[in-house]
Amino acid sequence: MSHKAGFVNIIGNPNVGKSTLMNALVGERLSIITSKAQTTRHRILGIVNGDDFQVVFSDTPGIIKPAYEMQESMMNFVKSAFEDADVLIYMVEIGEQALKDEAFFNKIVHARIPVMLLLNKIDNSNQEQLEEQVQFWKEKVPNAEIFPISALKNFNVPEVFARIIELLPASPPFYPKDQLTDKPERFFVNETIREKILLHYSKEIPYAVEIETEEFLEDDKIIRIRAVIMVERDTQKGIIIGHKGAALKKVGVEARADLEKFFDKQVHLETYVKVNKDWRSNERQLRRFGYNQ
Ligand code: GDP
Ligand code: K
Ligand code: MG
Repeated sequence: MSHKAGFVNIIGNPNVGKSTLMNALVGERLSIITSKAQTTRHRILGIVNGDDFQVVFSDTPGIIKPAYEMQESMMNFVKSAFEDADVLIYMVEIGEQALKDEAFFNKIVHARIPVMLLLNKIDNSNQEQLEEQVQFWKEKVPNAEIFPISALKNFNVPEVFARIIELLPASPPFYPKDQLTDKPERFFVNETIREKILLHYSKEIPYAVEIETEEFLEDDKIIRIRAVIMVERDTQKGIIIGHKGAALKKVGVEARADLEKFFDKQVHLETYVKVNKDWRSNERQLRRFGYNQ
């Protein structure tokens, strides 16, 4: 029996459900999910292994017009998603119009690889609207196969997965067959904490934050983690910590619970806040945080 393997890249507007889909396909919470745009900042690989196949998914940040250097780097993650894929997943949601960025949109329509257009969030629509939307996208992206899905409810997701396997080229695996992702453990710690900050703070706070796990010590029983929450200004530091430290404590408690599930082990999590001016527009700082493409 021959082996199949390949890269499947997921692109689309912010908040259409790209990260939800990747997690559903991979069966792990690799990519953080919130209702806010720019939740995903990096390109994250999720690997699904079978006896005779390996699919390497990559979740990407939503397509936006870059306003500062970090966002520019985020868009480079998206651009590279066209270059190395065997299958392209273009995700849209019910009621959405076509991509505003014409250059991106043309790349999809003229892609030389199979394009699967996933019309997501159909749990939010009725039959009539669904049929109208499928027709709209058929005309808009004639080269795509269209799949109405709900990533959240896992509706039609197994069918999408089966089709991906059919489309994969014959190839040996690219990664060891027990590997789930390309990111180190510390990355998932950072992301878990960032997700809680996205959930609990409003306005510009989440966008001014970067997390760095300074210590990750694991023994048989427990993982001891120390992470620093970097903000740009003193006022933001005060907001993150909150009255008598209550806000930061909440972040810590929830992140720790998620990390215990993720690592399947007891976790001790220590967090503190540090001011690091303008990390978002400083190239050297960005490299340090992994925005180095
Ligand atoms: P991304 O920005 O494209 O990665 O989108 P996320 O995966 O972060 O999801 C954005 C929001 O849409 C979250 O609140 C998800 O729970 C929600 N969402 C994702 N898929 C579905 C779906 O199939 N149905 C509904 N109703 N909501 C969804
Ligand atoms: K999101
Ligand atoms: Mg995302």
